[in-house]
Amino acid sequence: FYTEDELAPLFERPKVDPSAPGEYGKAYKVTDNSAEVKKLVKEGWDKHAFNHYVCQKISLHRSVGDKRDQECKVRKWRKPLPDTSVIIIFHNEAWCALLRTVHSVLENSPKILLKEIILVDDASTLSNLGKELTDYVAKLQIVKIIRLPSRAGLIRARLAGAQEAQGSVLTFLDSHCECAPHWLEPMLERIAEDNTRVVCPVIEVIDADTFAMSLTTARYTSENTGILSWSLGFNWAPRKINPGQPIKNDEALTSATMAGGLFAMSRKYFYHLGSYDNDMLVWGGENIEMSLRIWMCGGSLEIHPCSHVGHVFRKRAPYSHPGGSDVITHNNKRVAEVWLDEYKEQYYKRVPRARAVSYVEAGDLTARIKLRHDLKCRNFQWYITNIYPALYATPKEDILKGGEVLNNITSKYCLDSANPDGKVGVKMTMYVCHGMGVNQDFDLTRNGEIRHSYSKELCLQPSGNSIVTYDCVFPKKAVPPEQKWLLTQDGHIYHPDSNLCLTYNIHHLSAGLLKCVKQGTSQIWVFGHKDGY
Ligand code: LR7
Ligand code: MN
Repeated sequence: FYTEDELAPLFERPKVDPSAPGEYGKAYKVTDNSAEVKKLVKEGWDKHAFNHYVCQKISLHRSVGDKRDQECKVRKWRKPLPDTSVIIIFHNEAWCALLRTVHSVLENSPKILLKEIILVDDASTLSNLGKELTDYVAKLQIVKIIRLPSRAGLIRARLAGAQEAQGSVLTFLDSHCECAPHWLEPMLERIAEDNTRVVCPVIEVIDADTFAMSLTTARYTSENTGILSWSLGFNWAPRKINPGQPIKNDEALTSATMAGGLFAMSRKYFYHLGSYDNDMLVWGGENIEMSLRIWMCGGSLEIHPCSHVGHVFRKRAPYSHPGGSDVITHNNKRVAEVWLDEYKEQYYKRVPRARAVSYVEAGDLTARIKLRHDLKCRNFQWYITNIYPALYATPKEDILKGGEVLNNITSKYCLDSANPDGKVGVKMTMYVCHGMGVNQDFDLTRNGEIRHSYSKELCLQPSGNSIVTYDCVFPKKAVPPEQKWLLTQDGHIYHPDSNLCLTYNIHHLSAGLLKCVKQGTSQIWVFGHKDGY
């Protein structure tokens, strides 16, 4: 086992006053109400989509504390561990966020395990990220910068970084992260034992407003696992622990998907497995593509509860998306075409704009299809059955009706759920039918559920006067009565449990349950109006 001394970092964290802004991951709240500061705060938000004023107030060397479980703290790490290149890609990242990421890696990674840090500048235009950055990192000994001549997008930027890397493990980070003590050792140990394991840290939330990094938000801790939906969105879901199953707080747990930005992977295995799809652009889809590829082609994906890294979660991207939202659809369509087999229809039904070739093209897929063939990967049915059964394979045979749910009274309005985060308890509204699926795509399944998914599969059930999203329980358990619906011959959506019918409330642009009445009313619906099966 390594001794604590052997695992000393290259740089020691400079002594910082414990009461300094943000120390130990504390929140920093702006108290200065002057017009001048207000203006700075606003400008910072506009430019970076986080509180840049606060980001700058906090030391580049702050400690985020050590809130690991006791089991992790007493763990010893078996010799020898492989060394790693940490690859950080960025496009117009704020200096304070980027350099805090770099320093937190340097100050929390064992010198003997950290081969180098590779910064990949994806054609940033901010003036201080040029020569000033080059000069700054030159002093940090093992930090290199690769400059991309034109905007390549995060997928190609990571590929460029990987190409230069010399460590035997590649560890990727976003450019606004902070590593907790001993974040590397657990991931490297798993890979040392088996290089087909791809390991993610527990991703902690760094608050975009206060830069607080706490372990109190259960959502992103090891209690959660990565999932996917039929629209190929990523999300988190509570991990289901079987009753009686002992929970070991220092043991890696598998995950069906990864968030994408933070993970460690053997360099050799990264290339063996086909690195990334070089034809994916700007942002999105690559994390699901890699997750499916890892599982279907013989590897495994894990989250290690002893490894903690913070990430600043933003509500919007601060940078331009060359190609607009079609870029994500382009990337996801490549995932669907290469990896989903017959289930790709599920994706197209959710996102109809991806189906029409004239809207978004997937581009040439030959190389990726060949890769899947050469690696003798298993099929998507295997992935659903073995890795993520909760996705519940809803192929055509299981769906009675699917698509838009149009109300007959004006023939203009459809059932709608704006719920990109896949939350439960979100009320159904009515909105002008737009034919774009997603918010307006619903499935009536053979066993009576009305399913809806954005980043998570959800089921509709009544709550008070509203209809809300709720977790589906089928196929794990039988469909509960409150989640059962019946489409009648004349177009009523009947809820047997309450003996009421789905009704469009024109005044509130919402949908709820009311006593069923015969006809000519706001209770007649066309289920699967557009782009259904
Ligand atoms: O064109 C670009 N070029 C870049 O170099 C666009 C982005 N980037 C850089 C950017 O500076 C950042 O360092 O790429 C990195 C990721 O971009 P973000 O931070 O805007 O993305 P995100 O955190 O919103 O997105 C998550 O999903 C992405 C899908 O493509 C990537 O996989 C991100 O790495 C990923 N982030 C995480 O997994 C952190 C945890 C988030 C969650 C859940
Ligand atoms: Mn990010």
